[in-house]
Amino acid sequence: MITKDIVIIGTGFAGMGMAIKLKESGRDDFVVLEKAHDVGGTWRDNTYPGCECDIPSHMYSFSYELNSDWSKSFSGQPEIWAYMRKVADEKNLREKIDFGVEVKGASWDEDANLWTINTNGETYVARVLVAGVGGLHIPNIPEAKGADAFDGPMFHSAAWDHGVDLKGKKVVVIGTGASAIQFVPIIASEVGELTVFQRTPAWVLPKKDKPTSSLKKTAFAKVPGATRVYRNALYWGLESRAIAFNGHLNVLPLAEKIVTRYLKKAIPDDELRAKLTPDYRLGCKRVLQSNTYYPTFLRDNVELNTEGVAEIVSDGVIDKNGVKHDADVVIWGTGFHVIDAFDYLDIKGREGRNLATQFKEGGVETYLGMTIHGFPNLYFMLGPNTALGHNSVVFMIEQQTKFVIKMLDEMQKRGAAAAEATLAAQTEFNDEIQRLVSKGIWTTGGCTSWYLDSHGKNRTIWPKFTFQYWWETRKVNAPDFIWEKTA
Ligand code: NA7
Repeated sequence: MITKDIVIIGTGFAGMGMAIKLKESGRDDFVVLEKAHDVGGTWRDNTYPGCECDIPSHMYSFSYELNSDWSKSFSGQPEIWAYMRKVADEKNLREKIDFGVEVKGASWDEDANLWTINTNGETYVARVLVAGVGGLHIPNIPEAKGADAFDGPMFHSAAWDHGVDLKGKKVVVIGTGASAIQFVPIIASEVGELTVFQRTPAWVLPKKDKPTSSLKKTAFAKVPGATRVYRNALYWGLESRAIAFNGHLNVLPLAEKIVTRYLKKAIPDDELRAKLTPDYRLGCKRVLQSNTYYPTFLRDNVELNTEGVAEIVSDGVIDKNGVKHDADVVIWGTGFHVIDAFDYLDIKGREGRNLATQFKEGGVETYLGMTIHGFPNLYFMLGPNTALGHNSVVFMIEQQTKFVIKMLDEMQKRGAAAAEATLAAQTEFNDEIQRLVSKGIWTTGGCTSWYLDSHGKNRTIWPKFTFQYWWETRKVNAPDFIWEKTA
């Protein structure tokens, strides 16, 4: 059994950011548990061809670890992962990480005011548990009739099998979300035949991506404050997108017109264009960006299928019209378990209450998207209703890591062994969130998405400006917590 004051789960931006802030605050009695053998989270795991961020890199990075050297506006996975590894090295984080340790579950000991954390190896005991597990890390592979019978390689975009040579092969891709629109254009030019199964067309904007000029790079490196000023400009530009998504729906027709015009220019064929045209409002699902996705469907070796998968057989995929599409390889671009991600972590709070069950029965309700009544001293990074469609989630993570430090300071000041959000504060927070999300485009836009739970409630997105989150987390509102005194 290993005893620490604080245990952090995961080494993505959230886990790393938390570790950095703990160190800065002078706290050293903590460990970070990481199931893999390197840092990076989703940016370590997603290595599919063309994997890159859809938020500009100067904003999708730590505000306290600016990088003047980003090679282009939206950096690719290798560059983002390299940045994270560099930060881990510079901040000496690796010595605080236990690699190869996968957390299976955690339970709160009410008498001792401690978390017991079960892993694939050692058991850890800690006063405070911070889960930086992220929302998009459990691959969703839908059940498909006959999938076991398929003879060739079959893999998910988040577990890309680089040992499979796609050159000249017949490939079927299922799913057309944020990942697929990045790898489909790349593999299309190397495979023999490509069939893309689309369930719902996405709104795809042109991507304003370009290499960083050497002049800009020099300015970022040499002119004091230049990188910061650029980042701030990006922040406010991205932030303005919240105006449309968060309820001012009258701004959307203009954006929809731009995309429709872009689609018309890219796909002159009426029938093909109709298949690629969404029948819901822009912003309802995550808005995608690509300059190469639509033109891919003009290639002779690429077919867009909108019939849906009926069955997978040993050498192909049969669609719902009974047409067989030969396949040597099947790739799932079908996203992640998001709303039900908590089912995969067995967390038990007061009176043995299971978190996933509480969320299922009472709704996914938290206080500030971070902490939950009945689960003292537990903090989620990027928890429910703190993900974003319009700006960088690293900004949200930074507010959350700072808030946890403030909570630890407050506990120290009060001599408290445990802090737990009151039910009243949690209810008030959620009522306000639900009042706002119900007006937002994600709920009213006429689509289903991973933002929504099975009751159509948005449990994922922060429905305000991100600076409002900064404001709401800038200090601890003590009456919102039950402070348990040390015995
Ligand atoms: P996404 O964006 O959630 O996309 C998943 C895609 O898979 C999407 O086109 C789905 O269609 C499709 N899908 C999911 N389940 C099925 C089934 N059962 N049958 C057919 N098609 C299905 O995941 P990504 O990995 O592309 O990106 C995830 C996030 O990573 C992204 O938003 C960024 O924030 C980073 P649907 O639209 O649901 O009809």
